[in-house]
Amino acid sequence: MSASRKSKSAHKQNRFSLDAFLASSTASVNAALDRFLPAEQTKPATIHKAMRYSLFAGGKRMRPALVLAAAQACGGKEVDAMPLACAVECIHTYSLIHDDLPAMDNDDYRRGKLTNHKVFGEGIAVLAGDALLTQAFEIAAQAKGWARYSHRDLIREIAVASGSLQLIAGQVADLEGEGKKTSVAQLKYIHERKTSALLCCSARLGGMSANCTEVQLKALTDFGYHVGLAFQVIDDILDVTQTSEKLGKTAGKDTKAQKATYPSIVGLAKSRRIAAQLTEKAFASLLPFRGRAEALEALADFLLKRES
Ligand code: GRG
Repeated sequence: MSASRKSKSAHKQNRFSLDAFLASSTASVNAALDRFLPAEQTKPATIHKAMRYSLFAGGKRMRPALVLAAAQACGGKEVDAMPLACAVECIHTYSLIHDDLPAMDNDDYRRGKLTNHKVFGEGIAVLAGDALLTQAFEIAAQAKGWARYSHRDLIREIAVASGSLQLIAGQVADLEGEGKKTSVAQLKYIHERKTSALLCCSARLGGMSANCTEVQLKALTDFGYHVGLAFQVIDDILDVTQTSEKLGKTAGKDTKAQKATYPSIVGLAKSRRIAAQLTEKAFASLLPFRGRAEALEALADFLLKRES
């Protein structure tokens, strides 16, 4: 039986509800972010308003959900994973604010609302991104270290995933590739860094917050890598198949900016097959958990089928 078929029957038997898991993880993450961030009125109020504006604009909270689901799969506690879950969401939101700036992707809408610079101006939007990136490390510093994973390991994990060899490398390659002929290998290089790195880091951090074994960490790394790549292939597909209303951001932007995407290079049908194959590989990575990674399985399935 394939890993995905096995996972579907496991869902049926255990009646795992992803809706309930996401409702609960989103509520806890939102409450924790609210506690971790300076209040809106804290001086200088403009920057704290701007940080909170984008952070609480209605993102799907998929990266924190991955942290919490991975922690759960390894028998960890939500309270130990929460600072790391909030830290990755702050990094993700910073990257979206900066990506939307006129100097980068130049977008007016994000998460169904006007982008940060459209509301607060470009200067404050740059600073709100910077402040969220910095805030992420302040929050992560509140996580506890473990026998297998020191405090330093946790901080380094986040720094590497968001640094110039990963997230920023992907964004640089994306910017430099605009309007140029791009190979599938180059596109994979971009997707691995721009998208997969932070999703993979999220899964790993969840495991680390539960003092997971080496075998579990390897499984989470493989899972996060494949789910991360599938996430971006789906994102590319949604850009050409969905409306701006549904996406909460401007649809069709990749085509307009002559960006290389999976649909533009290999076509829609093959892109869908690639996303499904990557998700199969993600399911297969979870075999060492022997059915105890229900939330991760359900998340991978949900991400493959998402429409926004
Ligand atoms: C500026 C350093 C820097 C990096 C920017 C985030 C990013 C890299 C670019 C934005 C465009 C893009 C396609 C990024 C890939 C990651 C991605 C698909 C982000 C959107 O993530 P979702 O769908 O967003 O989880 P929400 O709003 O739901 O959190």
